Amino acid sequence: PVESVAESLKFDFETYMKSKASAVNVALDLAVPMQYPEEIHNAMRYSLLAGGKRVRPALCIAACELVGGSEDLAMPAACAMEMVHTMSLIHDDLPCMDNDDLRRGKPTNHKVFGEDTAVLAGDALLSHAFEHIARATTGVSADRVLRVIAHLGKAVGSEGLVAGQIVDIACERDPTVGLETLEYVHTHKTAVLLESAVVSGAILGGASEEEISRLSKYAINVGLLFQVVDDILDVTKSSAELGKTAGKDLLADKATYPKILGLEKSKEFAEELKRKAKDELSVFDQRKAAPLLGLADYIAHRQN
Ligand code: GRG
Repeated sequence: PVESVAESLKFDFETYMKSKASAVNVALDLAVPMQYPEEIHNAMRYSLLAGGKRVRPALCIAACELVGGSEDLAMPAACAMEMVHTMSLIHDDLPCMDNDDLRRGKPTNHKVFGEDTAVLAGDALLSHAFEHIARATTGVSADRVLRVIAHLGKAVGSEGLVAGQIVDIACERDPTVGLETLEYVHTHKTAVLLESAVVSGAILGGASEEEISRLSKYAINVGLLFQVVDDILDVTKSSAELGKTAGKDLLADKATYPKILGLEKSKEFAEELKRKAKDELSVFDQRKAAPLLGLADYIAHRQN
C-alpha cells in the first residue's frame, strides 16, 4: 500500500506537469506569433516551441496557485520565464560559448538559422519576455507587476545568469575549482531563474513576505539540487554507457560535485538539498504544496 500511495502521488505530479506544459505551450504559441519579418519569428519559435519540460513556467504557476492565485494571473510571467530560459539556451549553444549542435533533440538554433539570426533570436526573446509581462499580465496591481519585472531583470543580468555564465567560462578546464566557485556557478546559471519563476508566481498570487522568502529558499535549493543530480548522472551514465560519452571528452577536466566530493558525498548532498527545499514548504497546506514538493522529488530522482 505504501508503494501504491507513492505511485498515485507520482501519477498526480506527472498529470499536473503535463497539463501545465500544454497550457503553457498554447500561451507561448500565442505570445510569439508568426509574422513579418518571418526569419526572426521563425527562429524564435523554433527554439521556444521545441518541447522543453516547461519546469520554470510550471514552478511559476504552482507558486501562484499555492498562495491563492490562479493560472491565468501567472501565465504571462510563466511564459516570460520560458522565453528567458530559451534565450539562455540559444546563446549557450553558440560557437563562441559551448558550441553545441543539438538541443532538445533537434539541431541548435544557429545550426538551422545561422549565428547572426540565432544571436538576434535570443535578444528578441529576452526583450519580449519583459514586454510580455508588462502588457499581458491582467488582474494584478501595477506594483506587483513592476516587482516581478525588476526581480527577473536581476536574475538575468550580471548578478544572475550572466554572472554564472562568465564565471563558468573562466573555470572551464580548471580542475582546481573549489566547491564555493562550483556552487556560485550553479546557483547563478540555474537556480536564480528557477527562483525568479517561483518568486514571481508568489508575488503575483499575493504571497506574504514570509511566504516569498521561504519559496525563494525552496527554489535556490531545488536549482542547486538540479545541478548536483546532473553531475551525479554524468558519472553514473558514463560508466553505464561505456564509449557513448565522446561528446563529453572536451569537458573532461571540468569540476563537478563527484570530482570534488566523491560520488557518495555528492548523493548525500543531493538528499540534504532536497530535504532543505521541502522543509521550506512545511508552513504551507501540504495538499496545496504537492506540486512543488513533487517537483523537488522529481528533480532529485530523475534518471536522465
Ligand atoms: C545573453 C543576457 C544573456 C544571458 C545568457 C548563456 C547564458 C547567459 C547563460 C547560460 C545559462 C544556462 C545554459 C544554464 C543551464 C540551464 C539548464 C539547467 C538547462 C537545462 O534545463 P532543463 O532541463 O531544459 O529545464 P529543458 O530543455 O527541459 O527546458
